[in-house]
Amino acid sequence: MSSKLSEINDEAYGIGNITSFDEFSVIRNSITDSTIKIPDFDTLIEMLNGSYDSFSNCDAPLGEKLTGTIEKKMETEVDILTIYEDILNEGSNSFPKLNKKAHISFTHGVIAYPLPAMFSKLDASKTWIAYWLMNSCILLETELSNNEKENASKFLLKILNTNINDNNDQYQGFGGGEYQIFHLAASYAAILTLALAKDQNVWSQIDPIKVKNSLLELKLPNGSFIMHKGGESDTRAVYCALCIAQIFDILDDDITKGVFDWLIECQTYEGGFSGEPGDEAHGGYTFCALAAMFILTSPDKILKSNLNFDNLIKWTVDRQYNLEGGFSGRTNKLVDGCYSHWIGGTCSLIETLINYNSKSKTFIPICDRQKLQNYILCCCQDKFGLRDKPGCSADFYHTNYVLCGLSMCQHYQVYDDKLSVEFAPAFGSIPQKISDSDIIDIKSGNIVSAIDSVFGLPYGYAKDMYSYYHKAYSM
Ligand code: FPP
Ligand code: K
Ligand code: ZN
Repeated sequence: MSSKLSEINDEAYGIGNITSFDEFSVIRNSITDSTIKIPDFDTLIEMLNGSYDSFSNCDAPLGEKLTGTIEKKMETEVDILTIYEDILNEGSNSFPKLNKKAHISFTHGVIAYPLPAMFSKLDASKTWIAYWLMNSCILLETELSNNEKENASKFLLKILNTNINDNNDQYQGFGGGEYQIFHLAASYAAILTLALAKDQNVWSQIDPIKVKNSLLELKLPNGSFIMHKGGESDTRAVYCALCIAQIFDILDDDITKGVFDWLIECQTYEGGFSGEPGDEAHGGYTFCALAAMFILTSPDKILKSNLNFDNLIKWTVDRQYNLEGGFSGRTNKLVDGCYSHWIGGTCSLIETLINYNSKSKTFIPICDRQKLQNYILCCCQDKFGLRDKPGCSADFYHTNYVLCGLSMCQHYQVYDDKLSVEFAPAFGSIPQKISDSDIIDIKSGNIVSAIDSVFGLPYGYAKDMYSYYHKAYSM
């Protein structure tokens, strides 16, 4: 492990260093694939009970002297230190590999079935479940079967809302499930799922003009978007709206007016972005804000804007904890595997900007990929699927975003202005595999597919769907 990276981290976090931790990153080992029997559906569902029956295993109770959060954070550090020390004591053979077979059996194992009653509380998240599971399958380098793709497409067409107003304007978009109103987050997940299913016959049943009508109904005079009629406006809504507009090739002034300046107002004194002006900086909202900027404009314009880039870098690198190796979502809060994407994706976009501006051809990382990969492999793997942290059970959301984060560890993005001009600024980044073992050690069994950091899809999928609509509607 390069000492440079450890130095940056030690300085940035101001947390005492464990001497054994650095040894940890030089452990180079492969564990041969264990032959895991693909569990039947009932076994998977029983296992999922831990995640969806109660969320209480991750709640922080209030202690007597400390806040519940601080207590919980200290307990988490001890748990994770114990895991790392056990691995170090047992020697390099015990270093966990990505248990691909197990995670593949989790994603493919659930995808094709109707979900049982305990999932009723996720009824408004069905498009999300489809996206998380299908995205994970591809990140894990497996193909989706025709059956899986058809099921997803059929379901999405069933829940696609088409409405007409008194002026005969037509609207199209998705709610979270059947009989649910148009919702930006549900629609974002639905459209990413359609990008993954890659069925042009299905794509042809959605009309970009009608989607644009739906988006504009949610646009506020201040430039931002609300999630749904009567709903909240935040950087998530903006990000979802812009992703949708980009993919359907309807990103014009009507959609983009005032958005960039509104996003700038969401940058806080800490450097990260909040959901709306005046709130607390958070990893989820920060990713949404920066990725939205990558859809709105090119890196040179982002760098020349009113964005406080130095503060953003400082806040973002502060999210990585020296002991845990993983990221937190906000100051003083707990490490969580899903921030491997929300913060990891932010790191990747920041690096794209830094490297775009740098005269040097060598890639300059801003996070410690080895430590993040260690956290993911040692702490985020459940028996099947991936999780927030030790003590939590795997769920669909964490499985996807931990894998997105692992992909970020293994790649960096190079921005090509030619692609930006030919297609759109959002499609300017090309992922490169990291082969420099000073940055990260990648065993072949741990490799996941390259990610498109802007859309949260494997590379190429968003651009393919965009190109389809661009061709179909530009004649
Ligand atoms: C805090 O939860 C989390 C939030 C308030 C929202 C985070 C936003 C995202 C993850 C982005 C979603 C993106 C899209 C595209 C819809 P918490 O208090 O349980 O977690 P924490 O302690 O880690 O902050
Ligand atoms: K959390
Ligand atoms: Zn999480």
